[in-house]
Amino acid sequence: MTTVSSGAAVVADAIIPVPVQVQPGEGVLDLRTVTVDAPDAVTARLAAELLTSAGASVADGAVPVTLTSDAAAGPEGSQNPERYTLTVTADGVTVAAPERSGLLHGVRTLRQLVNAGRFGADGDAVEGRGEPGAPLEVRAVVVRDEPRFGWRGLSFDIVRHWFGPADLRAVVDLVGSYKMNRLHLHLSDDQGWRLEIPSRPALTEKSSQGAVSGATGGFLTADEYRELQEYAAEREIVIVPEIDVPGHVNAATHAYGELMPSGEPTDSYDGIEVGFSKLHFDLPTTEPFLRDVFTDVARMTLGPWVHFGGDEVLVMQPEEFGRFVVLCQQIITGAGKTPVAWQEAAGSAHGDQAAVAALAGSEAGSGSEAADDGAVAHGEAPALVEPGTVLQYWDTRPDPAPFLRAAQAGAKFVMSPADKAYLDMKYTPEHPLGQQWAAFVELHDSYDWDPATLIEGLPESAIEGVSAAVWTETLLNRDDLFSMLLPRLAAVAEAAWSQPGAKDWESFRGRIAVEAGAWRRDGASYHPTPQIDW
Ligand code: TNX
Repeated sequence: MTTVSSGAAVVADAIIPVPVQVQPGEGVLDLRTVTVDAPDAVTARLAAELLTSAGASVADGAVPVTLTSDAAAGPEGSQNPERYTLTVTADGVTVAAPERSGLLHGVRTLRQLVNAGRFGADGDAVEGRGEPGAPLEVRAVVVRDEPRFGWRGLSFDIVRHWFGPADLRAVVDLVGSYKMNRLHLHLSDDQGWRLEIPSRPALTEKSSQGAVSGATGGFLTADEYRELQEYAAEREIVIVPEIDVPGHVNAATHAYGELMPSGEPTDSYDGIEVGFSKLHFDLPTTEPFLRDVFTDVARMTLGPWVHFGGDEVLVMQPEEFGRFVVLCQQIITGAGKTPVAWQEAAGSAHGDQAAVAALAGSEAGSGSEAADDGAVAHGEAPALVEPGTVLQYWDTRPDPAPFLRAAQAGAKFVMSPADKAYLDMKYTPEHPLGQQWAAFVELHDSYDWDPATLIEGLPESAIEGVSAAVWTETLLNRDDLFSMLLPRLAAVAEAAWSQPGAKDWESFRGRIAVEAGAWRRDGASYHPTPQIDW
């Protein structure tokens, strides 16, 4: 237990991800009881919830925490839509931002300052502080801040093991606490189907109960899916749904035998192999299935993106794969959404042109007279992806040429390099949970990387952002999940938010130890890696 005379931490010791600018002021403010004022009632309620979760209570006529709409907020000259300025003086707090997202970010920063005051520099409760009635002190400061990238998220597999609405809300809260703004849900795979599709009821009737090793499945009803999106939207987090095709489809072919050449449903599957299942482009039942599913998903989705997977189809020729990529983009854009796919949708050097030509009439077909032998430098051949399609980069092994070609065609990239951002990788060889095919990923590995230098030659303007990913083959429950996310999610969040020059491992080590005080208070599981002096 630390016994320092004041619990009010120096702000630079508390904020994750590290902000753009911190200017210490004079004096200390006690936030035991606050009065929250905000442009609208929902924002006021959320701000109050964030502060009460850090130990404050809300009362009329107490210390003012005022959230105001202000176009001049943020770092000097910034036009970033998520920018904010947090000002703490001895008399009260102001959060100024042009948009609601910035107001919430400012409150999240304030919450970390309050936590730091309670938990002290080593994350242990500061004596007397945090007890009912004890001071909750924050030093005067001005923080001006904005994110480096617009897409900061987590990709979460709720198929291999099922995580229901309560777990999903806890994950929304967690990603929000590190100012992340996307939660990508992997909703279908070989083992199960996790979202009600009104036009195709058998998907959940027949395939929702499966999971790895006979574990209990489940699914989100259309109402639960809407409620989850609303819960996330209140926190300025967009849910990005993924229906994975044309591989990872055994749950679909189990529910609808018509998707198989034999007409027979496949057996259910509860193993953890990948790459063996596929749709068949030339079956007359295939395109109607894709149209039904993606049209329903697009209609049910509040956010602008729909992810169609496209990863690891190890049993399909590139030409057939390319046709699926082109078709899925057509359906999703036709339904008014922006397509997202795993990096494989960038295509390979071979087979793409035939696929594009075969779907003549699509914009992607222009230029399809180019050679189809694969011997085409990037930039000359037509790309499979349409302008605006978002590609999620995960496998760092392949030749980057198709990615550069996709970027030239207008694709955007979200970076999820498996050896850094895959939080289902074991921390060390001895770690009891997780996989190890990509790497052992310790906290420092998740921290020390720059999204802009992963793919040589890719312009930073093509990078939409960063997503951590957590696959759940070995993760059975919320404790397993959180012990893989924490502390590494905070490291990935800093790679997504903070400028490379502002990042510092030694500083992060100190900040994460403070942050752990809040995890312990909240009962959140985390891995006490020896890289940190907890
Ligand atoms: C690869 S990464 C997959 C997933 C697995 C994961 C396990 C990617 C797009 N596909 O199907 O769950 O590895 O780490």
